[in-house]
Amino acid sequence: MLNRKNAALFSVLTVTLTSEAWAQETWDMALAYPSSNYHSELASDFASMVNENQDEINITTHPGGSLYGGGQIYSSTRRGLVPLGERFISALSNEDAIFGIDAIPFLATNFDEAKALYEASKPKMQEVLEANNLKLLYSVPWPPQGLYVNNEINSIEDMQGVRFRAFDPTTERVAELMGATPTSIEAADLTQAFATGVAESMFGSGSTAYDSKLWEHVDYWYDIGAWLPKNMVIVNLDMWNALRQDTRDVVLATAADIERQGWEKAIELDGWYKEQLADNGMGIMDASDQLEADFEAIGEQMLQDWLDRSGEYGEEIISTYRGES
Ligand code: PCA
Repeated sequence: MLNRKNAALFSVLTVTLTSEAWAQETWDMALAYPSSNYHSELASDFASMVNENQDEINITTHPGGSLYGGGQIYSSTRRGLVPLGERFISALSNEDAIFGIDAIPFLATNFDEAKALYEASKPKMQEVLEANNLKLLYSVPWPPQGLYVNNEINSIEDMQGVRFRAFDPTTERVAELMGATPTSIEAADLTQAFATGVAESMFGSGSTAYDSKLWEHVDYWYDIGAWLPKNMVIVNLDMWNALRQDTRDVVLATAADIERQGWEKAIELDGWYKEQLADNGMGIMDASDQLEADFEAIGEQMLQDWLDRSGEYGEEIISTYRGES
């Protein structure tokens, strides 16, 4: 039986539990890249800032594919198995053509162009995400993509039969067009793939190569600035809609702040990554005229493929991007 003193204590405990443990919901955030990568660091800053400024949710980040691997993050967030996730956008281009826009070779080759392409494509991307029960919170680019290879190359003919790590349908297609043999491998499995010879070449920025010490397996990086793909942070829309308005305001303001910081960070790190690759013995190479021309031809073909697939909205986005509308 509860006497009066115990009853009072019991109610104090209940109130404490209600306000601290029950009211605040833990929100997991699934990340595919290592905790030391700037994308994961930004996500961790995002979580801390959101946690500090409201009391409805408490975000916990799970980097390196520790909660869901890169390949599961989009569907898990869509289904509400996890409220928040970060996914490499162009890996989703088989879901919808819009997700392939920032991985068309040579369409946007520097940060300013990548930003303009992002702005031009964002409304359609938001629309497609909402139709999939998701909301876009922020998106941050990878530095420009180059080609990692073990031998010097003069034209794409030198890529014939090379075992090639693909990370999205675009890199798979480029590999096919080069005559290389693509294998789909997430960043978390990269070191293993190169160590065992499953892969011997890939596209990528200096970032992922730095994270996985690629210089231990690959000798050259052709700095061709082919495209700047992005990650996006998404939230399950039902869970988002169930939040209080003041909480949503905090999350949106934080997301905008992190997105701005993320673009600055990627720009700042671009040169730094290249230095790290060079300091660790990787040859940073310029493409020959032939190689450049070969890639431009691949880029044109892939833009045409994308326009055929996306139809009218694709034409509109490209002309907005090019400042023609
Ligand atoms: N790194 C990511 C995608 C683009 C990049 O530079 C990766 O290798 O998975």
